[in-house]
Amino acid sequence: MVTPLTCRNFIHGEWLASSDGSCLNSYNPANRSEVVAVFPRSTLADVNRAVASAREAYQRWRLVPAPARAEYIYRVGELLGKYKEELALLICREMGKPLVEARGDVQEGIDCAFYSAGEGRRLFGQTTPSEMPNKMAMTVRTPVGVCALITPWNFPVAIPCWKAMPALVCGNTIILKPAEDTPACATKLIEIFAEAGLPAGVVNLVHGVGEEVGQALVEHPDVNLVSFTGSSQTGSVVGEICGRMHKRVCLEMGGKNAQIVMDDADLDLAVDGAIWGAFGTTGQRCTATSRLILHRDIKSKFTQMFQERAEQLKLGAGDQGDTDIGPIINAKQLQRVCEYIDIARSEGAQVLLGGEVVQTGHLQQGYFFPPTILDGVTPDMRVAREEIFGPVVALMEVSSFTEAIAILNNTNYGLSSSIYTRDVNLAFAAMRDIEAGITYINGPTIGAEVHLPFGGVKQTGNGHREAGSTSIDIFTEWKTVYVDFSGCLQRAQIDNR
Ligand code: UN1
Repeated sequence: MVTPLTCRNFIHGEWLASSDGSCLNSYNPANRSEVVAVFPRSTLADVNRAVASAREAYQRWRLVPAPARAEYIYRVGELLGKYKEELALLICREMGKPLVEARGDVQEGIDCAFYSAGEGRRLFGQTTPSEMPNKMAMTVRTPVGVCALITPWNFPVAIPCWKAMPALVCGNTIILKPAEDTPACATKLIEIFAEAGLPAGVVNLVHGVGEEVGQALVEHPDVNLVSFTGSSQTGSVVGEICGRMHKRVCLEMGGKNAQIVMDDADLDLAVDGAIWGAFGTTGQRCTATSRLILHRDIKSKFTQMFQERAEQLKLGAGDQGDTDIGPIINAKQLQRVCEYIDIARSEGAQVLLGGEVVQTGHLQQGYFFPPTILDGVTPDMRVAREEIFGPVVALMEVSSFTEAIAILNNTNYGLSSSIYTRDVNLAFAAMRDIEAGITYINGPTIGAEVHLPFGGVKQTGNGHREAGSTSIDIFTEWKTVYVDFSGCLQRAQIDNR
């Protein structure tokens, strides 16, 4: 039995227990009796301390030149490379994903470091003529202030990096509140930020329960910006509070992503994409494929090929070399997946594969659920509309491209999407007509790269795009500056008429 790690909060450059000493545990989802870490159940006093620390540090950090701020982030990127394997193994244990995917999670953080750090030498604004003589006009980006970053467990390194790195390069200070399921991953990540030498108070970490610490951060009057990734339900609460308090808020929430397979598609390729999109990360990605919209002429062939491949996927702990599918994160999520299978059955869908919790051998020690294929799903069913966040995919039959697009769009979400076709005209029509933040042509719905905008339309988000050049739009305010060097009062709209 491995000794549990002890995690602490990181406030003003110091590693601290919660103010009242209370703690929570995180567990290995592949082996529920193994405690991975003991971490602080932080209090309002801890939140206040972290916000005060970030507020104080902000006054200095905002004045550090952006290229110098970026140097720290380059260093974080290098250190993430150095600790990549250690972090990946920790992700396997605490979050459960297979080692290759855990390495990808860290790699996404590294990519984000180098990409965001590059922004330190850009952060471009505009210059433009004034309508008056001897006067110029320009725009500059200024930081927003203290940012609370509330992050999920499914990408315990990549997502905090997407948020923290551009926020810091832009001159903000941050408080990370990581998911309760993955505190050790967050702690190791913040240790790396600390090792990179960021000044005290610029990066803070407060562990704890969402309804306690998360909510206190969102409601804190000295927090200027909240960036949240998680469930739509929690996102609504965050959005409501921020709306009331006039705070900047960036929400990245659910998805009900679909892959269309047309009758002219390369079926082997489409099956490869569907297996990875639906069952990669045990379906626990907000970009996961949860609907396969299949042209009726290829449906039975595709389904047979897809089912045969899905049957071969091997369940196991993330750190076992041959694992394709790791566990579900916790008992509550497992329960939710089971409930959706009951709902699917009661709505008349057929379970072609999977559908029952795995209770055999050593797998019964963890939260394992097999790849599950639901057939005969129609657009009105709940399993066609609601996010499940597990290894469950719904098959839906269509007769035309137009019908496929209509069904793909028939959801409240709009994160990722995909179409497999060899017809260039259909591919371009799909790029135009699909309602989603991300569309893949002949590729699965998962696998976004950090230098491109990430986010969705409709109830997936609130209009922001993380990653890419758009991430700096989240973390900066525009300031418009007029410089009048005429030496006299010039009245716009009046004196030049
Ligand atoms: C998420 O599931 O919240 O595009 C993020 C992807 C990954 C990121 C997923 N690069 O699937």
